[in-house]
Amino acid sequence: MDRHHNRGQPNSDGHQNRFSQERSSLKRGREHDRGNEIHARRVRPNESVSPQTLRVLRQLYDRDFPIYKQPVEVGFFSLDSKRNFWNDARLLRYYVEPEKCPNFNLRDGYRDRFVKRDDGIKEKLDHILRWILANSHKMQSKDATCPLGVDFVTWRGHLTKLLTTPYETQEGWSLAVSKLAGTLYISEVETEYARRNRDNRTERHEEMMYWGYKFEQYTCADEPQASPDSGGVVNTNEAFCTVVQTRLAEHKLLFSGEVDCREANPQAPPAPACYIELKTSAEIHTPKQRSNLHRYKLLKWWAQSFLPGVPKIVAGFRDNDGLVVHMETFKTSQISQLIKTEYNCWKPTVCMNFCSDFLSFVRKTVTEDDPRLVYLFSWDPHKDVTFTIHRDSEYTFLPDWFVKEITRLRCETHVPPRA
Ligand code: 0WD
Ligand code: CA
Repeated sequence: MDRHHNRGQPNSDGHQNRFSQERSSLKRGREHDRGNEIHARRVRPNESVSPQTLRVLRQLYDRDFPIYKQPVEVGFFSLDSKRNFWNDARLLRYYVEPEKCPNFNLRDGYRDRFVKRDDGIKEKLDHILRWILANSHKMQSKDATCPLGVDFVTWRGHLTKLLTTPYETQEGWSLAVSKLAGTLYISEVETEYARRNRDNRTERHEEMMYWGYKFEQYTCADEPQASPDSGGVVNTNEAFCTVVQTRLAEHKLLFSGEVDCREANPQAPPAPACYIELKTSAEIHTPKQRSNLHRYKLLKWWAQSFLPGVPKIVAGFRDNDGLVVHMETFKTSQISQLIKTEYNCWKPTVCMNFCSDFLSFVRKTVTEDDPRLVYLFSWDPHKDVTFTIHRDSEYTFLPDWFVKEITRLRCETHVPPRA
């Protein structure tokens, strides 16, 4: 069952908060300074103040599925082999269906035909911001207080992390949020844990990360009628990204996500319905292994593709030597049915309601419209979501070139009062 909605129809203890900088400049009535920390004032019954934390227990989010409007592609962009931005689809690739047991060797080219993107360079939201400036004419709303007409701008990958949070037991996250011209921007900050993992990857792990990209090369062509070129170089700087707009409950979202390829048939439905997500996974021999795929991997795969409305996930199952021995296609809309036989399994509604409630929490918290102010929301498994506030810090992520342009737009969007 597809849970996208069309046209809106169905389908505590502030003591933990440490505001690290510029505490006294924050005119937040409910806090008062005590030495180095701002402590939340004790709340009287019935007093309405913004909560300081958000709880993450699954049972709190197990209610009716929220409205999630069918995502609409409002644009796309490409990142070339040098990570340059292009406001077009030059890096979109076309799917070429392999045979059922293709025997692709995913190890081929790892040593001699692989250019790896430098994942130490943090691009934050820059590419999306470039897209927004290049396409602002398409987005402008009449509301001078919110010229972009959306509540949130972020990467799809950040939303995927939010969706899977109620079921995540290993990795926490940190999300930086700033408000500019009425829109909230969410940009991930690498956690210490993630940074240590990145610095301590084994050679085997490094190689296995290549396998996913090599699989893309075996199954994608540069032109609709062409064949894949498995002899070419794999360059992970290259990307094609879709930009979609949708609404989750009362939150208007604009986000971008990398798309692996599209159906080669020109008669395929328009984007994002023609897009295909490619995955690799370890071969399955036992019921336990299948159950693990359903419980853990399919949650991530579903969340990632459901968000932008990508209907199809093509998986290559590989052995331990990196040979693809079996292909399987998953329809995104059928994954929730497929997993229902698993005992105590994840539920899409819990994922979506948590995300919606997190966005509401962010909206209540981030009230100051100031791009130099960053509210850093952090979460660790088995804990609540907490936040800290930082002014002109290492966390500031909206670049001056973007702030200047948006501020100019805001003035242009001024609607003259009616006579
Ligand atoms: O610096 C970072 N940690 C991030 C970089 C975090 C999130 C995104 N990005 C970049 C990606 O390189 C990509 O250009 O943003 C763009 C896409 O973002 P997304 O679509 O929101 O990210 P996500 O859904 O997490 O990943 C989509 C694909 C991945 O496919 P698989 O099948 O593995 O989920 O984008 C690629 C990868 O192909 N990707 C990356 N490639 C290189 N380095 C990275 C990365 N750190 N993260 C995602
Ligand atoms: Ca992929």
